[in-house]
Amino acid sequence: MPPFLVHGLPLQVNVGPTAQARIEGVPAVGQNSPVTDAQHLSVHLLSPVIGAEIFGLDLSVPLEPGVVAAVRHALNTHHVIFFRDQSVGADQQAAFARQFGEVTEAHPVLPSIEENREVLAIDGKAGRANWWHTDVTFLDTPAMGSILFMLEAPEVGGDTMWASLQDAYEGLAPAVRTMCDGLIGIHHDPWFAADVGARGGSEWNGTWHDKMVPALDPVVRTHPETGRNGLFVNGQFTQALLGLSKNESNSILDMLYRHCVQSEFTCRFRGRAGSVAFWDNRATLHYALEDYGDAPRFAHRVTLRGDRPFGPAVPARTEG
Ligand SMILES: O=C(O)CCC(=O)C(=O)O
Repeated sequence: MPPFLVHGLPLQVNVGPTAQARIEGVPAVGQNSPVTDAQHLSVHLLSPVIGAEIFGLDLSVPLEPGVVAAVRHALNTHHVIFFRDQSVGADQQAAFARQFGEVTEAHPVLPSIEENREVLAIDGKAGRANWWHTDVTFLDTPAMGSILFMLEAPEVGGDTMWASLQDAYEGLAPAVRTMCDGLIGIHHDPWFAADVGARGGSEWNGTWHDKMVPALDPVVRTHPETGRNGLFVNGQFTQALLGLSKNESNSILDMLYRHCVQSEFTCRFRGRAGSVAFWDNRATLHYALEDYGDAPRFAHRVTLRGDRPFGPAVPARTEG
């Protein structure tokens, strides 16, 4: 297979001597080894189940279709992927995202940055997301993916963690998995809903919504690209389980939340200025650590439009 070309030039592999040696055939230890998805595209795993760093790409310029396919494959396999030493303006970040799908408004409720209505500022001075969540699950069509470009990061602290909801699902006892297969979650954010109500509505996916109503999603979501099942609940937005008593609902959700964030299902990334994290909201939770005091931490986030979640309890819906 010929090497991938970016603007007609062979893709450069930018890996350290250790990783390079492994790529050239030195046996890897366990599963935590770099794999080469495609010639000259180096993918280095952060943990056996979730997270991989990709070396050798410049995200400020369009990628060859084969490279886009390889990056998408890495995302579907590792659930969150990372790039370092990037330099992308707001428009370039949105253009990078557009290669993987439709880019949404910055957020259904929060304002975008001034220069680009598709970009959300993530500013440690304004708020900190130190809770496990999946983006925008309070809407019928939650974001498929999010892309965070770090502009300023603390010297130490301010890492982000992700958890694999597919591995969490597979780690449940078969009887519990079967129970979850039949459950439906109610996702809602009462604060965002109140905000939208007070403003008389909000636009998302190009459609005006007068008010924000709870979204009903299967507790087990089938990934539309890989067919792999995963849990789809998060402590931030999943309020209850449909048709269950409060006691039943709270007990099951608490058990699932604890289960999902076991260390073995997680990875942790130390973002630096120039780092990009690209995560699959259909298969992950994430948590931004609140351990950096007054140090500045600032990033731009772009999100990709998602489809309506489906799974064993909710068949795929044909739109229209
Ligand atoms: O700041 C981060 O690392 C993640 C922010 C976050 O939780 C989000 O964008 O949903």
